Amino acid sequence: MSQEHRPNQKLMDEIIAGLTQEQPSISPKFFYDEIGSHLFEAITFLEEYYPTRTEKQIMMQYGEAIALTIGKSDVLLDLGAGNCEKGSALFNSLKPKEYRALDISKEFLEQAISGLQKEFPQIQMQAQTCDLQEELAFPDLVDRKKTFFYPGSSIGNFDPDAALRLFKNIVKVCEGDGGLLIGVDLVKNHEVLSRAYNDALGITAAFNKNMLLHLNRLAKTDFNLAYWEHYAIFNEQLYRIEMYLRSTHNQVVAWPGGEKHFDSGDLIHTENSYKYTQEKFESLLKSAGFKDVYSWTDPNHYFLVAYATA
Ligand code: AVJ
Repeated sequence: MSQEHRPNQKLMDEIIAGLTQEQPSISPKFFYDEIGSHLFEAITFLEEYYPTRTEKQIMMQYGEAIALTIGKSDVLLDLGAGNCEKGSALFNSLKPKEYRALDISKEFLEQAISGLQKEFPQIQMQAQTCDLQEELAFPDLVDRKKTFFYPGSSIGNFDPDAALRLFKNIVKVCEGDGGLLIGVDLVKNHEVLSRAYNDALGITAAFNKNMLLHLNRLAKTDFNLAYWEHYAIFNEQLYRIEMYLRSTHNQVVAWPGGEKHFDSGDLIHTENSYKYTQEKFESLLKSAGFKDVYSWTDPNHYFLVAYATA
């Protein structure tokens, strides 16, 4: 549940700093308030949004092969675990001794874990808050074989250099054992890509605009949703979907201690979602220091699941 009646100065400062830039931009982490998390879940059911279901198909079809490739692991570390649904789907095949669920906020995790713990009493479970923009360290897991799991093409929100930094960090933490199981969205027909972020029902538009309601609560801004529209486009040079909120009027947005004028057509950048070719993604993993990379994909080559050994 929201804790947003308690103002958080750090988040406020981050939001206002983003808004007052020459090119206004807000981190996609601000999509995920309670409504936003549900809207994202609704997105995953849309016909146009293929990544979630395609990843699931790959995991189902190649689950055994994937588990054999990974082998025994002591600890399963689930990055951005959320409701722990994807991570716990690996319990029967990977048989980890320990499950570490990581996400920005702990409250969602603890709920999910207490349910799972009853179903899998033999697995030791722990929730841990973690911001993937910062250095990862697991001093209590030294000398244990670690399997990191980062599904859903969440890596797409990172610029390639930030993705490389995260991968290097994971290699280091793995200490020459274990590895990373990761899902990533592949470059494909631009119409297919564009439709996935411009669904006919307007759920992605609602997901994007809902960020403004979240900002209004977090930073006491007075965004009027009637004056903003969803805009998503594939950047063919940078291989990424870019999402923006576009001002439909000349308007002023105010907050305690400041304001900003937006012309009609002005943009606030809300998300990048990078797409990779299989070759580029595998070479990114290798340049981070992973040794071997094994990959599985669907018949359309829409999505890739890769396991990289540390
Ligand atoms: C959760 C980052 C993988 O980039 O496809 C879905 C978020 N944004 N529709 C993605 C998202 C708009 C999603 N990720």
